[in-house]
Amino acid sequence: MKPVKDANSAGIVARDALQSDSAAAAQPEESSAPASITTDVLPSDAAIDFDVPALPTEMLLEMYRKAVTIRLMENALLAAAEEGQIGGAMHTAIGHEANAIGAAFALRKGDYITCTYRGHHHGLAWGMDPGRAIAEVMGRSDGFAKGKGGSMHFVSPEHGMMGANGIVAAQVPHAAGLALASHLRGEDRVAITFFGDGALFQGVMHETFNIAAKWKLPLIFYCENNRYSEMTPIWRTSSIEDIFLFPRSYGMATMQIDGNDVEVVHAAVSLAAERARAGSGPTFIEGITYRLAGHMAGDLETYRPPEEVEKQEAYGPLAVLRAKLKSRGVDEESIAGIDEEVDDLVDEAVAFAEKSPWPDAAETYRDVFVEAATGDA
Ligand SMILES: Cc1ncc(C[n+]2csc(CCOP(=O)(O)OP(=O)(O)O)c2C)c(N)n1
Ligand SMILES: [Mg+2]
Repeated sequence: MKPVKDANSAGIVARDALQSDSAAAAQPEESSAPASITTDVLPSDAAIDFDVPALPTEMLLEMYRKAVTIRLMENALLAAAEEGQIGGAMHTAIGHEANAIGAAFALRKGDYITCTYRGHHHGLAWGMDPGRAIAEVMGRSDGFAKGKGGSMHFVSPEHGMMGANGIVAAQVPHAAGLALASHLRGEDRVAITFFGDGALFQGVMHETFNIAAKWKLPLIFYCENNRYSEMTPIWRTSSIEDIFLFPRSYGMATMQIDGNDVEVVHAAVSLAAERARAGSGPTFIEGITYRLAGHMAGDLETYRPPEEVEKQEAYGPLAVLRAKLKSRGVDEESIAGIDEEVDDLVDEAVAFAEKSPWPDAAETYRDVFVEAATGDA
């Protein structure tokens, strides 16, 4: 068994680096962060033990390609937003990539996912095509919801993507419903739901924790703890820093992990899925991560110093993955080759989206209600 503290070392160092910076950026009267968030190690009982096996280099390469695709797509979308090509709010997942990729590679076709408005990385990790994903964000007819969902409402049932959601925590009970359906039908499908650290303070989170634990639903709760809710650092909002302690009080198995390391995420989600399929009920995973771009396009980021972001970049998913690949003997040139290929692919995806027609006005009321046979006709 690999000690959890070791498995988490990168994330924890990153968290400590953040701690000092965000406290320094605060107003004078609020500058003393609670002692609980200055810890440099996890509490000894922070997580259930789990192994972190080394994944095959081929898989790491595939994961890296996916991570770069997500990163470059997000950068392209930020540029498009600046040009005024995107209506409504758009939240990118720059820095969150490993949470999505590690989880998607650990789950099976047929499993379900729901997530927040910060969900582009999940869509791509679950197999959505970048061209159609960008078209969706731009409101074009080739988008997965014909441009009617936009950035905040990614949906593609054929990929198991059952809906991103603009309402903080609303996607969580939806995943519980999917897990319940799987259970009632006697299927072995698992549902995973992603949410932020800020979602923990919504009542529906706790209602769902309780019923999921009580009914032993095949559900994985995954908190992408980027330590900010919009512009507010976690130490100003949460009574405790260790988010995993909340679901623990509902009798749930919990893990606190380095969410920037695909191998750690893969191992944790594999274990949670195994437990769910075996009828052992839900698992809560707290993935420590960091948002390397603004909360949303146009965020001026006046609430955190640029040095904090620079420091966190060194622990970011791409840096961690590149270091892993190098330690497996993959040379710089091969890595740069992937970067270039993906760059071309994303350029093509943007061009595809820009050429995609606007939806026809007749689409407005289509797909709003399900046509159900009433038997009255
Ligand atoms: C019910 C509800 N309240 C408030 C908001 C406004 N809001 C949008 S994002 C956000 C912060 C959520 O933070 P977190 O859950 O940590 O997710 P992150 O954005 O950091 O990924 C808030 C309060 C909302 N969308 N829904
Ligand atoms: Mg957050």
